[in-house]
Amino acid sequence: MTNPFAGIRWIWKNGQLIDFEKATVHVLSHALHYGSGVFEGIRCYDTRQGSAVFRLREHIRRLENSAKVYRMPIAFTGEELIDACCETIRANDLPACYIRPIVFRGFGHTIGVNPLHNPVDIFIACWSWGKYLGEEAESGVDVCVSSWRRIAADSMPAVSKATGNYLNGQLIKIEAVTNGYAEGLALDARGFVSEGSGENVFMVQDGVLLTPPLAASVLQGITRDTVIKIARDLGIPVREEQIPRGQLYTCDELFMTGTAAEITPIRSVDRNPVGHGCPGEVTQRIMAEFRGIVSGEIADRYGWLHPVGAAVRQAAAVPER
Ligand code: PPE
Repeated sequence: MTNPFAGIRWIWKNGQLIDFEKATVHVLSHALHYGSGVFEGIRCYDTRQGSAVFRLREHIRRLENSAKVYRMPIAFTGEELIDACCETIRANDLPACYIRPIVFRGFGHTIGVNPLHNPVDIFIACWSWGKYLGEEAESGVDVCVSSWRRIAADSMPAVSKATGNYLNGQLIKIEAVTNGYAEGLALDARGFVSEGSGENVFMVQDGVLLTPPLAASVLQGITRDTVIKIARDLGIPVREEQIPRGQLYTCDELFMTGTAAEITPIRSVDRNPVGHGCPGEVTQRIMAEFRGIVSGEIADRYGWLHPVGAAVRQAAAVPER
């Protein structure tokens, strides 16, 4: 496995760029013991018009909302965090990358479940991240239905992208990969289709695009929203509705969406081929439109691309080590 962090020199911590090696936390940090962190995953694309971050504002807004649920005050405004993401990308000289802001309860000379007395730290890292679900992902991946259910909406809110939620995600992923699948699709606590360990899911049935509603314990995915908007613009009817498991085996097309996974077609579920076992027509149309927008080849009519700015660093602006 290649090291995604090779060549990364800077990480942003509480308002300052620091050396990659120094971006460490204390073993008694609250988040390590109790999962008290919230984070984002954002992609920066090398577009024809220069490096640009995809839907940066929406990701920062979701980060703020995730933190709000757990009453973690963030000491920076949304605008400051937007600038900080761009600054981190520029400092590391990455034309295209994945950005990971993380806000968590740190070390505060106190221990115990109650997080309210622990300080809130925020770091922003970035690195190059290729195909999330394998190099062949664009031609379709094999998934299973997980034996693990997604967390019930009244146990942990899926609307908050919290680190602790990913223990459930890890069970789904471990089961899937150890059984030879690229990903697992989990059902919600009521038995309806929910999402993958790190992706939302869509299906095409008789020309209609269907995706589980937010009430099905899904993360309010930004790629999910992107796909819904693109599909509507292409004249494809879209419905958010509860999907019973059986429909996974009979639908015409199936794909997953996520910042890391982008749009990944699914070619089989529990070894049953989806459609003809290769990406279907609707999936391909949406993928082409998405690819066009993030590469800058199709006009950014939604205002989704946030320019990173020139990667020029003057002597005075060289970050402190
Ligand atoms: N559901 C879950 C559970 C999830 O983690 C993600 C993103 C999505 C849906 C899609 O959301 P969005 O990225 O806004 O379209 N998963 C992130 C983390 C992946 C990881 O392994 O880390 C991501 O894709 O960045």
